[in-house]
Amino acid sequence: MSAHCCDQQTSNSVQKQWTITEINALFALPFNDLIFQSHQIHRLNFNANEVQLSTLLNIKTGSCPENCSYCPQSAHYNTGLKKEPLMSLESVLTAAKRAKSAGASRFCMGAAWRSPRDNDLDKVIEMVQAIKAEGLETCVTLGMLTPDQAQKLKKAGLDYYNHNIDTSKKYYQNIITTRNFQDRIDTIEAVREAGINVCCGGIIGMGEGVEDRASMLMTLANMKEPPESVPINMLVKVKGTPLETNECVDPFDFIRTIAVARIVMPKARVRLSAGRMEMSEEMQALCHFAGANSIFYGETLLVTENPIPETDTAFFAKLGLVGV
Ligand code: SAM
Ligand code: DTB
Ligand code: SF4
Repeated sequence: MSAHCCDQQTSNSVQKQWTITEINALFALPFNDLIFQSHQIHRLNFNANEVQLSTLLNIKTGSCPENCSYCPQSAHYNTGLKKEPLMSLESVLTAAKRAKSAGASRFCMGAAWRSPRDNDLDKVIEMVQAIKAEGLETCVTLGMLTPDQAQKLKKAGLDYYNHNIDTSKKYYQNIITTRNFQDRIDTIEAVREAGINVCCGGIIGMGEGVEDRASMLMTLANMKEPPESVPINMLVKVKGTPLETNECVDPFDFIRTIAVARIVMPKARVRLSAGRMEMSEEMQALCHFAGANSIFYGETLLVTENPIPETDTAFFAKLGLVGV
């Protein structure tokens, strides 16, 4: 196969490089044409009735020095959150065992850090090892990492590292000023370089335009290796954060974003992430039809509410979806 000028040669395949014009054109398609296309791509790459289940646990809560405008855990805003130090290995393991018996296949631990200190990382490494020994996949999201820290996590057996780009490069400074877009990319590259699977996505509903959503997905899809896991969050509007009074996202615009993510990253697990408390069953069903094939499963996300497992189980039964 000959490589087109916009294509990037990888070791054994030619990965398409998407242009912003192409991605904008996908967003502009009539809704039915877009989700028909994304559903076909979904079926070519996955069993369309299987949804991967990841359970979250916040292992260190609040007083984060970063000023992410959406985040209840930032020390810059008064959200009434009680801060908590790093949890003990024992209580994390209890939560992981509970997640496994409820049906989760992946356990994701989040910490409200700008970046982990080396002695904290050692404690997280013990958690990763213990959770893996229970037969669960592991994911952590700890903020920025050095290449050396990423290597240590890989050595511990970590399966995924979550680090979101959140929005477009252009819109980033409207949301966070304590770090920049390139800082995020640097950590993602360190994670990739270490051989850990990348979990990277963003948030819809922060006041960004369609062109920012297109640009965010282009950045993800055009990575040397696109992320294996792509969480698409709908903003949870938390009281006390600068985004608490933001306008709600139109459900069809959210579903369109899922569909475009599926088209431009056909092999990724696209996760219908935060915001499901505000979504109807019909909206979630359309997200799954459009190509979402993973959810956060369990009654809490990091600090805010998520549907209880019984609700998701009943919903899956109605649609014949199977949690994996
Ligand atoms: N401190 C680490 C970091 O920023 O990478 C890890 C935790 S952080 C809370 C993980 C991700 O959760 C953020 O990048 C953001 O995409 C998502 N998130 C946080 N607050 C949210 C909210 N209110 N609504 C939707 N997504 C949110
Ligand atoms: C991701 O993309 N979404 C999750 C996870 N990665 C860490 C977090 C959502 C947080 C929603 C608000 C909260 O509960 O703090
Ligand atoms: Fe801190 Fe992460 Fe929240 Fe930003 S999103 S304030 S880095 S916990």
